[in-house]
Amino acid sequence: MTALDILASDTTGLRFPSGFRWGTATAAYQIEGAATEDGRTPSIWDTFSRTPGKVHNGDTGDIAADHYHRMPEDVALMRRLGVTDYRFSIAWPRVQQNGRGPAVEKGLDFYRRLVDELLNAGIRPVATLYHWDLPQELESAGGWPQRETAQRFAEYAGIMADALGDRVGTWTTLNEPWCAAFLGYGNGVHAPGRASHLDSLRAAHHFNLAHGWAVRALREVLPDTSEVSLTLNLHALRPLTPSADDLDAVRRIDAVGNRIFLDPVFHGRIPDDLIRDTAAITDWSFVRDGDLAVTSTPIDSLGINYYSPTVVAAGERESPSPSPSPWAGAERHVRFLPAPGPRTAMDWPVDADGLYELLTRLRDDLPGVPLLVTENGAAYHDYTNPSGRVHDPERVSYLHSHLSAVHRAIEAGTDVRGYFLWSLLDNFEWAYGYSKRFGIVHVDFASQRRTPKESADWYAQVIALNAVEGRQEG
Ligand code: IFM
Repeated sequence: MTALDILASDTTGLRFPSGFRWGTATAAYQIEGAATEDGRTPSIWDTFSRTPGKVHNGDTGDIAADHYHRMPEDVALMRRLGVTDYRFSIAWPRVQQNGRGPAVEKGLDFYRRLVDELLNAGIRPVATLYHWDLPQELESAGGWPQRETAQRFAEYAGIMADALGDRVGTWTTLNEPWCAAFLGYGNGVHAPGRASHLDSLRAAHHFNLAHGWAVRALREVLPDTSEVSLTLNLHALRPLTPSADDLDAVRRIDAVGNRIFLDPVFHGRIPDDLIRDTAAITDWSFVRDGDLAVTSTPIDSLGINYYSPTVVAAGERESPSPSPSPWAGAERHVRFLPAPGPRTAMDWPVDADGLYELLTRLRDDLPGVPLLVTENGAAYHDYTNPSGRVHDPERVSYLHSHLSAVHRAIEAGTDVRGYFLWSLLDNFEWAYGYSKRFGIVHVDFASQRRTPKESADWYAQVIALNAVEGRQEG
């Protein structure tokens, strides 16, 4: 009996709603390579990764998984998986040189070919406009702490809607603006590597503004049936104890980690407690009249990226720390603690309940907003064994528990419409370079040979049956 037969005959299978979207996700800088081809100009990640000491092993995205040249092969892999949707990002500096002026036709052509290839394979394209690769020239002009960058982003959104709007049905403005604002400008572990709490808060506001302006620019061009969305990496927060002080630590991180985006986007306001917590850093006068009407321009769904929960307690973080705290206004009031249990190769705890908690919180806080899990997955120390297989049972177990959590959230009345596994391919994992493998397809970066891991076969079965086996494998 094959695993597929077992799943098919399993009466305890967790069946997903019909029409549930099963996808994989990637991002341009992490897989494309071709960093200087066809008119692409540098992004902040080109600059950052070429700066000694910033990225593990001096790795860069110059070649990455060479997806720019191997795109048809990668779409064929997805076709074999049976995914219904593919979430990819567009490299802004590939389609608009230095982030200004006319579109670069060769750059657009790459995405046109990708979309054609996907549609021919019966896979719906889901395009993300910003997955962290700001054109370097816009950073040199001040980057996201400057309002002008948000205006440039809206112009770029319009270019992409003109180019692909007739064939791409789902658009995401930003991916994880928390990381881009607070790791990029708050503690500097991501590009562009600046460490200023004021800049991180300004950047967060300008991301919200860029999102709102981009939604408006997209809507001007896209057919009414298009879906416009935003992806946030919301923090699933747990207090160490139920004490008032620890609960206040949760409140602070919720404000500067979650509500800093949720409130402007869904309620047209900046949280009062965030303004109070950050009063020593800024008076928020960079928020202009009318901005919050822009940030709260209605969208059709919210994307959630989830990997692990965050445990916090009252108190100061221990020093010395390897890098400054990204938590503007909270750094002297909150400690972060390791969650118990098994860990992935990122040293992130495996805890699917956090995903359930996040999804059901959003069910309650944002009634009527459909949700998509736009990223979820795990890095492990994978390798091809002598028989050419990649045996990754920990990843299967991780995916199993997290899909079960999604199913549980749906049963509890949460409107989750789809799940995008991070990631299709092993790729450039930002400051970790190529040392962390998140793919369900192994990439041998020397030869660029792709080998689907056992988790890929498992995911294909889940998709085929629209169901996950009811019990956890040992
Ligand atoms: O690889 C990243 C991705 O670019 C954004 N979300 C988290 C993933 C794993 O760290």
